[in-house]
Amino acid sequence: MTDDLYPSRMGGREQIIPRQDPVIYQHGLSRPDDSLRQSQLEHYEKNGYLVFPEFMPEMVEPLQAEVQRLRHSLEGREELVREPQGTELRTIFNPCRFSRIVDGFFRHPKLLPMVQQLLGSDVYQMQSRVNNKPAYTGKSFAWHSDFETWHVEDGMPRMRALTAWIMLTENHEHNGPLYVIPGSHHLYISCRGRTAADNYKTSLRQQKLGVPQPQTMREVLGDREIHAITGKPGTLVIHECNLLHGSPDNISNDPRQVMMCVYNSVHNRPRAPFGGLQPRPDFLSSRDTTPVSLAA
Ligand code: 6CS
Ligand code: FE
Repeated sequence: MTDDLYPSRMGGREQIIPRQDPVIYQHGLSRPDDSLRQSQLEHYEKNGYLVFPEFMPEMVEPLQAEVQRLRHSLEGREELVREPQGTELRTIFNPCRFSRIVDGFFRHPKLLPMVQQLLGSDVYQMQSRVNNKPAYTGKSFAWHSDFETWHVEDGMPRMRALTAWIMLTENHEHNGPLYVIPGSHHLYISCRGRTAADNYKTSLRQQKLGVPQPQTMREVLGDREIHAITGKPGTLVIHECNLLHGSPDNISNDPRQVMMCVYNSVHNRPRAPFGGLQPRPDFLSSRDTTPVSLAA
């Protein structure tokens, strides 16, 4: 495809190419951009993520109860993904669709305006999920940029999306917290390999494509460091779609559970996937770009 700004998995060698898109988008004049302070905007631009301790601790119990309900009510469906070598629950997809409480949280007036401010427009919800990392058996997520997968497998053209997620248990040093590489969202790693049809059926349990090679990671980490995002239940994190991240196994006694929602700008509608295959199913990546509105 000639107008692919971010080619990846085209069968060539791995390459680091510069980002071609802004990190923060400007709104039209009609809208006051006042949810996030200047210092927060600068942190996001520079590092690619923001952490809000004690964002909504009162939502932790109700959201956890919904996770318990959904893990039973969705039994046997594709929305539930198991650990790579086991039967423990790894991910529940699309909780927004199956729970009014989850839906309300991800459209909350404390949250949605920040997302709209960063993306400079109305947004739609592309993916929502619960990542569950059980004590002892919860497995790692390899280094990746979400955007790389969304571009190749879902047809997201530009970097104008982000993920907001809330910690439902404490995320600490030992229970497999998210590792990020601050500043890595300014680079794009064009990866090796080619995507097979239905890659998602295995990649959601263990991602192999779109995972940079050790030599590339050595270059990326040359003058950057790894930061582990920890916090109490109720902490909110926003991370930019191209930030390199991953997380280690959970060999501790404490489960780690987070709930996330991916927002994409309505000006960044998905096209045919850049990897040339059919788009992934809707429960993983919605193509309905209807803007979300504030919850009442
Ligand atoms: O598949 C997705 O949309 C997301 N999940 C994983 C494990 N990697 C890529 C992307 O973050
Ligand atoms: Fe990710």
